Amino acid sequence: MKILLINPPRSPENKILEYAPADAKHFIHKKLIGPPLGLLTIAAAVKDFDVRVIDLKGEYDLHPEAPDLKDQVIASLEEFNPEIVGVTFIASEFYYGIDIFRTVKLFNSGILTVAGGLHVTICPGDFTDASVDVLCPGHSAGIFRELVIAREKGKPIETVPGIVLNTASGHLRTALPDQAWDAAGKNFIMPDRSHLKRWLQTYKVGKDPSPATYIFTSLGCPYECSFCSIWPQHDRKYYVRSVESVIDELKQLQEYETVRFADANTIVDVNFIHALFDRISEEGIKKKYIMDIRSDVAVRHPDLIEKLAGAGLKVVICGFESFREEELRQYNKNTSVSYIKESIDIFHRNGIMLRGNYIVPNGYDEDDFRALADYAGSNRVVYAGYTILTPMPGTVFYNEIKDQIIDRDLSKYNFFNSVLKTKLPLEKFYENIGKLWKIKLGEDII
Ligand code: B12
Repeated sequence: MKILLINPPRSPENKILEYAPADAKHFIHKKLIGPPLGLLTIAAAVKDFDVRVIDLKGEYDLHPEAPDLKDQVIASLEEFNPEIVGVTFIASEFYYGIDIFRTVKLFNSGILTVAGGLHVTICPGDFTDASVDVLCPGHSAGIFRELVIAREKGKPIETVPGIVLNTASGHLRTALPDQAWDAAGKNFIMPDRSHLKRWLQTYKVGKDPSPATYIFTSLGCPYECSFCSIWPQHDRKYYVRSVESVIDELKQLQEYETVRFADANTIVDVNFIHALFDRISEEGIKKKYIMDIRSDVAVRHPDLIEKLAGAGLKVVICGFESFREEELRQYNKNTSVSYIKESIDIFHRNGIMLRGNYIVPNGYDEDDFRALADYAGSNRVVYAGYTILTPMPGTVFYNEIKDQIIDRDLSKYNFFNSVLKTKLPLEKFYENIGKLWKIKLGEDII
């Protein structure tokens, strides 16, 4: 059984970049780089079959002039001749994923097309295009494996628990799986990074010459920020891997000097992180680490930040979100503005390069922009990000505001485009955000 797994290209929609002044464009990240951990996990789950992964983000980074999506997909279909094609979905890459499936079906309607990933999990209703055969919501590595086995044995796919069939008469849910799948615990599957060799040189962070990889220590998030898709994806549940399983994975990452933790927040269970980093130093694992850490957590645990910095923590991404208590409350961020300044001191004191991210709501006028610029200007960080409050489908914020959405083009749902009516004329809104990106320390970009 030949299985082709495709990571779709990234959405090119980026109005902040388009409208930013020339001297700000340099700092606005045009792409995020990293391995598709989800697809690599799926690939590992069926490694005893003939499985291939294509990272089209990496492919277009390597060869920006590469043939368009349709031709790329046809070329791989002709070469590999798969019987199953799987694609991973987030909101902004939805149309690309569907285009891939349409191309697959035109090439050979007998190929089984399988959609998985975050957008499938929280918005299954979007997947009604006739090119989609099966939806695998959730952490579905085990389910996907059952599907492949059923297909190979010629058994009807309706017999596979935990999937959704996209039929002409609507979605058909199969039986519930016997047991819940514990993707961070007993059912953890090590992502198979061997599939990424071709694109390794594209997974680089900043000026670092060696490639970086992602690793997760947890899935889900115990916080419930209204704009975030992670906790709805995991149904409010939070799962942590065992220390030894993370150590085991880190030991296999010889090719990578930089490891970016892909957790929503890496420090949730303080004891876990202490134990993990004790074992990292016992094992003599030397890497540069990048993590997402909340400002309130840093302020409550400065000793832990110091320890992590000593063990290789180089970059921290911190969602400041807002300089106003009222906005933090609206976002259900469960923190206070007062932590921002103190956390910056703690990170800087420990030589950590900080990316502080602010969210800009559509209601901002010139005064609001000035106030944010003043605040960010007196609390500078090495990398600063200013993105747009976006109602990601499936989030609490989406449900609160869905009647006010004026642009439903999913390719714009990547935090760099406004899909709500803005108070300022749209161009002014984007120009103002673009200008903000200059407010940072130094010239580094990430
Ligand atoms: C790693 C990561 C990336 C990587 C890799 C993603 C990729 N596919 O290439 C990179 C760096 C490329 C990336 C980029 C972006 N990302 Co990102 N990313 C993440 C992150 C940190 C972790 C995801 C992860 O690896 N989870 C662990 C794996 C194991 O879980 P999983 O992916 O869900 O996969 C499991 C299941 O979903 C399922 N599954 C997944 N795919 C498939 C496919 C099939 C066929 C099957 C059967 C099953 C299946 O099985 C998997 C194994 O259990 C999340 C935040 C988070 N903490 O979750 C954001 C997140 C997914 N990213 C997000 C966004 C918005 C982006 C960007 C658009 C950001 C931007 N503004 O530029 C960009 C897109 C590209 C770009 N512009 O460059 C959002 C998505 C929101 C949404 N509703 O769409 C998230 C949730 C962050 C957030 N808080 O909002 N990202």
